[in-house]
Amino acid sequence: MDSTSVFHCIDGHTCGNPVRLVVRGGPELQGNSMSEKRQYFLKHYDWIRKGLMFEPRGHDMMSGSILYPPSDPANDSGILFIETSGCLPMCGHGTIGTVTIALQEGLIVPKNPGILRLETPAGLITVSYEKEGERVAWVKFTNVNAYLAASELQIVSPELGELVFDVAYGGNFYAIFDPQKNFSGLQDFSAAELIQMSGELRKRINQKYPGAFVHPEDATIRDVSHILWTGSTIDPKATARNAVFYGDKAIDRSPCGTGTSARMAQWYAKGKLGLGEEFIHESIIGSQFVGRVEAKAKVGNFEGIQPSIKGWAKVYGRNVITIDKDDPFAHGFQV
Ligand code: PYC
Repeated sequence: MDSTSVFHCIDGHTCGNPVRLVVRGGPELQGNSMSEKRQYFLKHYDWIRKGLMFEPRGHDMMSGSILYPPSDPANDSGILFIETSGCLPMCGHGTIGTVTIALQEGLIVPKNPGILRLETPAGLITVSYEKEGERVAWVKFTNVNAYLAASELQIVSPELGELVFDVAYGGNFYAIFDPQKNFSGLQDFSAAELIQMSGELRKRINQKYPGAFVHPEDATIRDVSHILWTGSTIDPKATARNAVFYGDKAIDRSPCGTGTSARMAQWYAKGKLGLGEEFIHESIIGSQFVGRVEAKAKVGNFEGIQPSIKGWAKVYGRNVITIDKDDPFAHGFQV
């Protein structure tokens, strides 16, 4: 770390959840894929994530990304996701925000107009988008394959008592809590209450089911990282609503791209959603993504789906952020 490190960032949000794209100042990373580069970043440069995501330069929900040259020249770019929770293998709202910023600012020039091929740590995704003048109106990405990993598991919540949940993968592993005897639905809880319950539940799930959730094709992607609560919708046209807990104190303000993918895989496996069908997912603040089951897909031995997610993002600021070595909070803090 230099005495002062400077990061040029462009800030935006996807359906309400922040995306801070680091356009200058990101480190060079070793590795032949974004998965390897992610491991290298976590080992050598995690202080950058902490400094830019946590207070005082960020906040509990802060989330961002850094672009890298693709490993395969046929692709347009690599993306590293940086969040308060770590470096996620995949982030849906992060992808929509990053693509919007990158296209509006000319940071990525598509090899094929209207289409992007992006390398993420979880795998290759393809993106389509529409521009209105200089602005990007919407972004749709076809995500990595998603699947239902386990169904009808049980855990005890200190606040709610015995709960039943499913685990599905959509780029991260999600424990999904649907309304049931001891949980009436997310609409009956405040965000603070959901946060309070989620951290302990995630800890208990990973303790009770050690090594149970490991991606069949990349063992670095493992364990439940997110808790997805479901409940009744605000908009009668929405298919479903969710509140996703990530990091230690965050509830996603967007409908969560990887969470929506995981939930579509859960619904598909349970016969509630068919091939080609749309899934309008609403967030805790009422913003929406449109998901779709694009194709059937196999992940190891699991029968899953290839999901797509469509949403929008807005750019709201430019930020030159410095991290001074002698700042006691160079690496941020959480309260
Ligand atoms: O959109 O995939 C997502 C996401 C993960 C955590 C926060 N947002």
